[in-house]
Amino acid sequence: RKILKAATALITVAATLGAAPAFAEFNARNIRVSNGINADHPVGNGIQAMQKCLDEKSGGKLKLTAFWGGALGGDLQATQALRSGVQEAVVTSSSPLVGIVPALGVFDLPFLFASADEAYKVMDGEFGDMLNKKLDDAGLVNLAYWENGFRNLSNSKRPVTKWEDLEGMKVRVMQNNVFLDTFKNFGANATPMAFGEVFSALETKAIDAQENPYVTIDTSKFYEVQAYVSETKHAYTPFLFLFSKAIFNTYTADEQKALRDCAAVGRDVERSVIADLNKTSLEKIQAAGVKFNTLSPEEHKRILEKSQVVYEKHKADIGPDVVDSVQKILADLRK
Ligand code: TK8
Repeated sequence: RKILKAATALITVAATLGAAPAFAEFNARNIRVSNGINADHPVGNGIQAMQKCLDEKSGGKLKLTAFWGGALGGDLQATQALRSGVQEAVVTSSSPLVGIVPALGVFDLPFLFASADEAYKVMDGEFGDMLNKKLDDAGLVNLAYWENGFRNLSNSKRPVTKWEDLEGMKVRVMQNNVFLDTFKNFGANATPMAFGEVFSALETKAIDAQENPYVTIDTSKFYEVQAYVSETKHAYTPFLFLFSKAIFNTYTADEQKALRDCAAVGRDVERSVIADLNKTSLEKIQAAGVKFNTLSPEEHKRILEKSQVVYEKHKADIGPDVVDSVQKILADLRK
């Protein structure tokens, strides 16, 4: 009987080993990731780093296939495809998603963050987790906060050195009421538009201006159809690396963990590439003949004060607790 017991134990061990080689918890998955920006945007570097990490963890089972330039539809359209479980993932700005999760509007508040470092601390901490919970309730798993970045204004009319220079300027804004009101408040003729339409609208002069980080003005070639770039840094907006909750729930725990861990690896790479490329992109934009200016510290103070009405107007929609909470975190960070 002893021999039988020992043999059974051995068989159990062998079976366990046989059933659990290193990558048994991973199935072959093709994960479509859609992007509005182009492949040479630093999100491309982030996705490469994420793929390398996934290859190591899954033995090559988890594969990302990236689509660029809005090939699978714009931010909002792709996000809805995730919610209905027909597409796996999207890297999207948070701003067009406020109709789904109003609290995300907190990131659109003008001049909220003073540095990328502040933004990282807020997004990668409990505040970011709180918003992730709201996204989850809406059928969206945010794997990590990637970077879109500080937004600057480009236009075909004149240098913007004070907010009055925006008077009457036809500025494309994202489909987002905080941005709409921020620019209306400066006297601009603000026009909400999906990202995919911006280049041709600038080219045909249907609009005069748009606002995005330098790396986007560079990689989406807006500098080819704009004459002025003004460093306004009026908002820092994140990218969300969203996964369809309906699809995510069918994945094994190991697959889910690998996706979360590797999205964080990709995020770090993406952020550091942006930090380097920001400068290079601006140089490239200027080399193409675009005139560049910054705002004076006095004007920065004026424009910031001018923008406070937008906070008052949108606090109730975003959620007073959400706005108070981020302001408290920022006040503590600035102590
Ligand atoms: C890319 C967009 C874009 C955003 C915008 O899909 O719409 O201006 O900043 O980069 O998310």
